[in-house]
Amino acid sequence: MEKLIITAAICGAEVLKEHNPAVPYTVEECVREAKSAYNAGASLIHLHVREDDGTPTQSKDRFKVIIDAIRKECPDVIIQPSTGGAVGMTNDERLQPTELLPEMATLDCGTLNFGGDDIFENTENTIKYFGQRMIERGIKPELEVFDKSMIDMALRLHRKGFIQAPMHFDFVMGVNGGIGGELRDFVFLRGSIPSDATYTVAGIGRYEFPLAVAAIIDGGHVRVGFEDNVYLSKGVLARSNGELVEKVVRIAREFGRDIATPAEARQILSLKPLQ
Ligand code: KMH
Ligand code: ZN
Repeated sequence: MEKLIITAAICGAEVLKEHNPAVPYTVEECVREAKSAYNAGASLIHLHVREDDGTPTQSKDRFKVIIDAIRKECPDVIIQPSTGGAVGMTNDERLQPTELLPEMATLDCGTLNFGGDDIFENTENTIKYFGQRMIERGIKPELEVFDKSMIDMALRLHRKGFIQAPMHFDFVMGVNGGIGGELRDFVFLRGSIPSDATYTVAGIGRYEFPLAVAAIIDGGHVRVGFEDNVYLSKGVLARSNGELVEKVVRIAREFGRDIATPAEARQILSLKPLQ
């Protein structure tokens, strides 16, 4: 079986220090959290950035400062900026970090309810626009799918030339408004992607570790981190993103699944080797 790529979604745009005091906002806090995840075995950092007060931003300058600072401590890690940003941001605002030409970035494949009155909007034209930009800039998209219909959308836009193969999906499961996080939901998504595609599972809240187990057994990849879940186990807050990654590493070892280094993750994801 392929080695396991562990992604750490260290920060997100919605989770706050009120949920877990270790949620990073400042440059130093982002570096601390990325380093803890990298040292524990994460080969990929999914990155949102905040102002020092916690306000989400897609500022290219803020991304650059934080990416450069993470790079110093985690020289070979894959850094994948979010183009989802936070609910309500404009498309061009969201696309700013792609100007830094990262190896990867997220590409959200549909619109969904995002709690209360919030709608995370990704129209078909938005997805085409983001897909086209990423092709032009040589960025591999991680296709964020919150429901089965979003896989269908990604496959259709692939046929129309807006997304290139081999595709890499992230099944984000258990968001209120998206698909649930039960095993039957996972089996449905997993069976709906092409055979040459790779996938990661990001289970939200209590779904994080059960779905990690499913992906580990199935040969898929795993995302954990404060963006998705702040608990190490029921009622116990994780002290760092690294603790969440360590738990995945322990589970993977129990099932005989080796952990991918960043170089191995690049190979699995068909990214260029680091120069
Ligand atoms: N913060 C959500 C609205 C992504 O990173 O591409 C969008 C999100 C997805 O987190
Ligand atoms: Zn995200």
